[in-house]
Amino acid sequence: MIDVRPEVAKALDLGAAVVALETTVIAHGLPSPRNLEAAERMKAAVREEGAVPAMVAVLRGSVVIGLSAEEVASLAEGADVAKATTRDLAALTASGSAGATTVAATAFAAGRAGIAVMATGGIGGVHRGGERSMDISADLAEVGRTPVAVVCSGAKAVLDLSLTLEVLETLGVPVVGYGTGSFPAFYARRSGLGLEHRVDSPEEAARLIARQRRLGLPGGILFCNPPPAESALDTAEVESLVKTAVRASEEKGLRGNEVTPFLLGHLATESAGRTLAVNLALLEDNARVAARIAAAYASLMD
Ligand code: PSU
Ligand code: MN
Repeated sequence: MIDVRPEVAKALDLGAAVVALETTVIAHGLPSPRNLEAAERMKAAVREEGAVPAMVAVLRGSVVIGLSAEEVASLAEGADVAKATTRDLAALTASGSAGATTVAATAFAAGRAGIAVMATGGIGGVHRGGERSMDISADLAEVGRTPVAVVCSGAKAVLDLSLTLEVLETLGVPVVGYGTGSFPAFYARRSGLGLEHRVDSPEEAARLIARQRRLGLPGGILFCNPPPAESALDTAEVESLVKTAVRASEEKGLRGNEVTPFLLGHLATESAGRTLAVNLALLEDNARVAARIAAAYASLMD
């Protein structure tokens, strides 16, 4: 039921570097046609670093690892594509429906296939007001129990970043700055929240993954790579954009899974497209960093 496609299977057999890539951001997180552009930029960045990209999705009864270009394009068109997190995998494979995998479901699949590293834009986390609504992404629990390192630019900007860090601590997930001592704020390089740990090279990151394994710790690691400086917004601007967007969604009375797409659309409009440009740039950069870490980890295991 986990269908590892030949190019990925061969790389894994040889102990070569592979990077798993989530697809919810492609099917549900970005508008068309920028979503397909994002997928292509991520795959190309992984290849440029000598690693094999493995996009993950649920298709025709299997969890597929290593989608073809046509399959990625069909997810990007996205008409009948569910958002698949861990709890959805059994039902979607049973019904044969298509699903784009979140960080949680992608990490789960990668862990089963023996892929050590994955990339995303921002991980899910605790929503603003999450202490009451209990809207906490399954991404956090999954990374707490699945041995896959996730390269991200922190958590989605619309979340409560401080509560997200608290829950990650509870779940035993190391949150490690990649060339930074600050938790990034997705569109901005710094959130103002400090991190306990940092690494400054792919080799250092790879050694941390190896050590986590040798200690017998069950879960993954979050490597937080700030968005590229050329396109990043500043921290105060992001906070004010998000506050305005949240207020607009409350005024509309939006709830549940309508909220995030509305907020992201609002941010893109209000910033004249700059949030979208940062989103694409950081997805590509995180894929590149993930490939470098996967390559360093593969050499370490040689
Ligand atoms: N960050 C973004 N856009 C996205 C996501 C994250 O900027 O679309 C996706 C990722 O796939 C992540 C998921 O795993 O949202 C988390 O969703 P939820 O909060 O519903 O668990
Ligand atoms: Mn949620």
